[in-house]
Amino acid sequence: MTKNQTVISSLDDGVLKLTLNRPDKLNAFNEDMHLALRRQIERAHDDSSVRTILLTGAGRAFCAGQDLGDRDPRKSDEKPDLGHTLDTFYNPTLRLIRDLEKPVVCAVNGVAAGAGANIAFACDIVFAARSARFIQAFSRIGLIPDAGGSWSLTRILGEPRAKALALLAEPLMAEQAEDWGLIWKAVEDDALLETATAVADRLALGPTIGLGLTKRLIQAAGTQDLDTHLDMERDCQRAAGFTNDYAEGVTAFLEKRPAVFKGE
Ligand code: T3D
Repeated sequence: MTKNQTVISSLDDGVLKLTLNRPDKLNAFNEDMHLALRRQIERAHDDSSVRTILLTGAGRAFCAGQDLGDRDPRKSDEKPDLGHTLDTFYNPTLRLIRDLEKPVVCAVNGVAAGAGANIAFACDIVFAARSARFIQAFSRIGLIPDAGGSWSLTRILGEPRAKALALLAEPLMAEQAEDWGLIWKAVEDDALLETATAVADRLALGPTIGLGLTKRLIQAAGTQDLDTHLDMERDCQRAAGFTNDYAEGVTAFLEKRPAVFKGE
């Protein structure tokens, strides 16, 4: 296990567990936590021994979004360029999560506000503790939903719900988020980590290349027409068919035994 100031990481049996670790600030993002998280996701891109990420938070929150202490207008006359901070910090992380061709499981252990909520929604399989709530806190401080929020909320929920969540900044409880299809499942608080870990462990034993191609296809489906998509499915299936894991999957089926996938 590697302990640094702001993100705790451990790699076990192919699962890279990342814990946002600024509990006294409800795991709000400062620059150090941004960079630490990004380094770990980049590592997952490069390191074939990482086959799944499990993202969670330390303490009673998942993540409260931007650390507003670092944006205190009383400390400077100059107004911050938030477009620059999105370009520098939030958007690269969002793209890394979406572009990573490995599953990212998220265990939302408590409140997820602002960019914290939208980073969770960018993950592939999201579990949330039943007591957790999601808040598009931006409008409370005069901002717009960032970290992909205005995109993902609208796509998943449609305009009426996306607008109400964003404009009113009211908390959305985990169970409602599940009912609305924003997350995979709300689970009992004390079962959250065990449940999410079991799923991450299972995915880490899966055919990693095929799972990554599946993620790529599903993400592309919302933005391209059927013809283009069928061509993409053909190309991805061709690539999947060339993997050792596919050969192993079919062999295991024919031999009536469980497949042993190596992510190759
Ligand atoms: O700036 C840019 O780069 C642009 C990008 C922006 C992305 C964003 O995410 S903008 C949105 C920023 N986040 C928020 O506006 C959320 C602020 N926090 C809250 O509204 C509430 O804390 C929560 C609803 C998340 C939780 O409420 P509650 O009552 O459970 O906890 P609390 O008492 O408010 O907070 C506990 C402590 O955490 C408290 O510190 P203290 O008093 O014990 O020393 C509080 O100040 C601190 N905390 C919570 N959120 C943040 C924070 N400190 C700094 N930044 C935070 N975002």
